Amino acid sequence: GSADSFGKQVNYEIIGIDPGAGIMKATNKAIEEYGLSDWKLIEGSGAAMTATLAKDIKAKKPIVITGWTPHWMFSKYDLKYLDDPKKVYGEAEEIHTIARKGLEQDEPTAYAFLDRFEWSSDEMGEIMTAIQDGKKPEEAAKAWADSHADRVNEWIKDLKPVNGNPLKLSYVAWDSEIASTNLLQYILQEKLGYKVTALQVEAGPMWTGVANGDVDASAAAWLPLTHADYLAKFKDQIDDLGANMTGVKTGLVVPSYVDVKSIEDLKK
Ligand code: PBE
Repeated sequence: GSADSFGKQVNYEIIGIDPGAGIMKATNKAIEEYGLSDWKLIEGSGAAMTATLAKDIKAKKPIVITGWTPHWMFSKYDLKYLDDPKKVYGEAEEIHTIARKGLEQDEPTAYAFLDRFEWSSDEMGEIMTAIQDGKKPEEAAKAWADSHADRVNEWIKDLKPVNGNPLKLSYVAWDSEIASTNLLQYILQEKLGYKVTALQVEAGPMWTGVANGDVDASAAAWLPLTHADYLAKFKDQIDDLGANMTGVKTGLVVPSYVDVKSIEDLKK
């Protein structure tokens, strides 16, 4: 009943995503640092997490998930981050583009474009929302590029298109990265002449692929905190092209109707 603690109401479960995601590592650390020994982090996927969120919100049930911004769920539902006074989820997080060593020499056009590519969370949100509303990711990316020709032209200005050179991108099926990777694929293919393969993999293989040169680039590296372990392992084997987006965030997220404010409150 409603007299039960929040933890009891949600069965002491935090609804997580794929085990390779940095947010899962951060959440295990939060469980430790905030002394939440009763709590379990449930593994799944981004899609399973949003499906559970949708179901529980419809039923007005309490729920706590691993969440991040940019994400369409914040425009679709009334949600809030739990305060994180210990800063387990970091502070000024960014999304970086990483490339394999040698891409700059081998494919200067793709490299220059990837190096310039930087956009805002609102811009990414437009593609994410279109996909969430039922558009195919590649169609949503095309529609965005076509209606933001000024932005696309800044990124590709004076670059010399190639003639069907193959290019491989890697990404994880997180909604934010589905949006960015489809946009990169569209521009590299339709504006710069590449034949692009976008490999959907787990976070570990996403980094490993770029580090061992099987993959040319990824626009899905969340730093400095979320993928810190991957960066520490591979930093000498990759080329970090810097942020493609700043001001991103991860944390524990609940519906606004839930009467919990801070991760510390989960202990009660
Ligand atoms: N995320 C979305 C990823 C990065 C992008 C926050 C779920 C993670 O590794 O946690």
